[in-house]
Amino acid sequence: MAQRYVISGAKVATLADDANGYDLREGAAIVVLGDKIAWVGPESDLPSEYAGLESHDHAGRLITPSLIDCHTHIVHGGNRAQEFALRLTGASYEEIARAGGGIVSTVAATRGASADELLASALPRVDALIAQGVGTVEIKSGYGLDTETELKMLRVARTLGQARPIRVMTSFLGAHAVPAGAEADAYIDDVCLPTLEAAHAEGLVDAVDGFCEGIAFDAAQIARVFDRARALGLPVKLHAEQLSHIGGTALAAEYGALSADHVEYATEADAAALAKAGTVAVLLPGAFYTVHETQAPPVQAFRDHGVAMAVGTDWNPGSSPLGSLLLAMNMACTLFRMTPAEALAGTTRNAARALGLTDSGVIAAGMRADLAIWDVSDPAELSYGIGINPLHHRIFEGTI
Ligand code: DI6
Ligand code: FE
Repeated sequence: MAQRYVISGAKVATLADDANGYDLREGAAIVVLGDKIAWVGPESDLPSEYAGLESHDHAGRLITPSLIDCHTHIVHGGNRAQEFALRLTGASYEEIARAGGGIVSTVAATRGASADELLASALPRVDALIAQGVGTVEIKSGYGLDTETELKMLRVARTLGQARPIRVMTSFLGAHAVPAGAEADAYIDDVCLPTLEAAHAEGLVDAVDGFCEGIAFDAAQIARVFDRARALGLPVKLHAEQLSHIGGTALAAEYGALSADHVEYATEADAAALAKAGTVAVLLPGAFYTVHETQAPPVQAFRDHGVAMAVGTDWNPGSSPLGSLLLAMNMACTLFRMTPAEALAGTTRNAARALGLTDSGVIAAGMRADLAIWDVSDPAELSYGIGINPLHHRIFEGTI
């Protein structure tokens, strides 16, 4: 039987109004029918047709949309604790990558792991996110760089969404690094594009991503991947301007990408281009922190131009072993000077946009009943705490 109930007494941050921060409503009620939100409004205005429904009183708590982690690499083999130690002695992320460490070392570990092993190592990561109120997680491939392993990663990502109460959105990241011994253009033509076709044919791809960087692929190479995505009718997104400025953000805007991610080195002109294209800037403070980056993304330019900003963990074994989206929100505030309201919009409304989702990220009638109920009185507390998890419980597709 489909669930039907009213949540009452709570403070609700709907995030539904772009111009109005949290859109915080005191003494609000939410009606859940099945897997959807049927009604939101002041308790005193509850329509009589819902008056007899079972009611859950949450006086003193805060309700937000479930959080959305719109950028992760949580399916991977091995770890890179040794690289962490190396960086502390002065080696940079780029130097380690050029010396054969970095992404390609995780590629070896991921190729060597079975699908069952990848699933077993990814499940606790998903569970950690769920425990923090996450209802949707994006997961990228990109540690295979051959057809077999890229497909293996994407199948594991899909399996995670069946094994746990969380929605998984996949991104094909075949253009993540040039495999050892290969040449970039030949890799794109001979491996990346055919693998994208195969993954799409199997229904494994929700979006197509790339790494546009000096240590990875240039804009012309990424454009060839985006052209194929377009031909297949798939949306695109891009790791752009993370370590240097080489034109990824402009390319993302030109292709109408869902998001441009990292964007530390993006310029004012890039911000204008993102705004015009409606592309979300996804900020990833975990990577900024881990690789000892010093250039923060141009948050004020994004504000000035009206670029929507999202926040993700970038959870990966190298540049961001960050397993907490709440901590990412805290870091976005302290390291990038986002406001707590921007950080929460960045893990709800704008994170949904970065994934092309129109059915979640805000609390409104008709949206999925994906909600997080918190033991906090002020929504800023979600960003303010460091390593604190105030989740009371989560509702996923209407199920408590
Ligand atoms: N940028 C990142 O932050 C991750 N991928 C990317 O293109 C890092 C991946 C890694 O270091 O393993
Ligand atoms: Fe990433």
